[in-house]
Amino acid sequence: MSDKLKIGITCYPSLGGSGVVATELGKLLAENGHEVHFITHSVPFRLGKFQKNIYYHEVEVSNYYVFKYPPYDLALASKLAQVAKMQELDLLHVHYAIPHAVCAFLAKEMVGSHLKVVTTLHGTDITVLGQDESLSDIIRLALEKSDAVTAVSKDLIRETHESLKTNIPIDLAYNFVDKRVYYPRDVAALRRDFARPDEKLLIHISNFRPVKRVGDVLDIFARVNKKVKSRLLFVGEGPELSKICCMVKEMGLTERVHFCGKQDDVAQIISLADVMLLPSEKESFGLVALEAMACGVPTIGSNAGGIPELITHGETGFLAPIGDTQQMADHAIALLTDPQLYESMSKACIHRARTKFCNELMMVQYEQIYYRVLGRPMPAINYEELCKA
Ligand code: GMT
Repeated sequence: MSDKLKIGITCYPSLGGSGVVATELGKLLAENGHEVHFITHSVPFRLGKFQKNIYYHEVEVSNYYVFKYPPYDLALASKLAQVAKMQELDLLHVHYAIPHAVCAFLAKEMVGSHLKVVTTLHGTDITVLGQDESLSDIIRLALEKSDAVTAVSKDLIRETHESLKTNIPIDLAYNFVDKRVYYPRDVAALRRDFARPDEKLLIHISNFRPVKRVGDVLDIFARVNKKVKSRLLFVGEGPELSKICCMVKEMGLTERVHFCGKQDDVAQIISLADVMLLPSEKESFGLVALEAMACGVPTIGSNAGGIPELITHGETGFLAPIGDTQQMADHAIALLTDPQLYESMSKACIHRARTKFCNELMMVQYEQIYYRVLGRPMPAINYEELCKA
């Protein structure tokens, strides 16, 4: 019998860090010989080129006229069960509790208890939706019915236990980056299109939701720019974008701030920058700060949620209390005006990302969870080979 697994993965395919982590994990598992079936409403945006061992199953929702709201959750549950039976899946790994963990529970009820369910919590599924009384009971049920629950930081584990008033065991599985994609790119020529040689480049990448405090990004930048000639790149789109555009005009910073919109080649664009700004109100992990770290770009941000588990203050970036834009700006100025400090911090960033949050290490961690819930022995691995910087 093969020791490789048949895994169904469900995530939000078209946006957000949870979809990125789920898709990248699926690609790695497929590379490692597992059969991976993505079961989502559209093709995950990071899936990329056709790859061996990867399959895609589309969830189609009935739009029958009696429905005021087309029942996506039921369609997903049925599709999960159908694919699990047809493909003889060993397990479903669902990312983001709502509705995915609930749908996986329903699918398991339809298929039988041999189908195992692993749920990964990503952040706002607990820190926002878990606080909503209309959802908290069903989230708790779905987690209790999962065969394993993982979360992307210790802080998220703590918050899940606290806010859902549960003591279910939760495995820690940090976000990760693929070392083959995230490394400092040679972008000297491209950088000349965005900043002059004597200018520094700051960057913020997000979905422009209120939790990201994009107004703080602008405030930090304005303070930095008064002392260090610099420019700011905004990457991404979302509800706060138009407000931020107006603020940029009002502050007379139009010439200094560049809105890039959504971009695919994140490693390339991050490599242009000197500093990443992430002053979020909530951030269970902060995948974008890890992506920057792997490219040698230190992050300056808030000490919210799981960010301090990723960024060691003073070693791989600087953290300040949420909303303290003056402190964040002071850190940025200190870093950008001290080439020696910058050099050593940038090197420390690359080392930490490649050794602590690398693709191989995280894939093995998930594999261990899979074999554990299936009650099967984990194939031997050469740990020394893993995560060589
Ligand atoms: O940051 C977002 O708003 C998107 C969100 C998501 O669900 O995709 O990101 C969450 O999951 C990421 C991947 O695990 C984490 O790196 C982000 O920190 C987390 N966002 C929040 O907690 C706000």
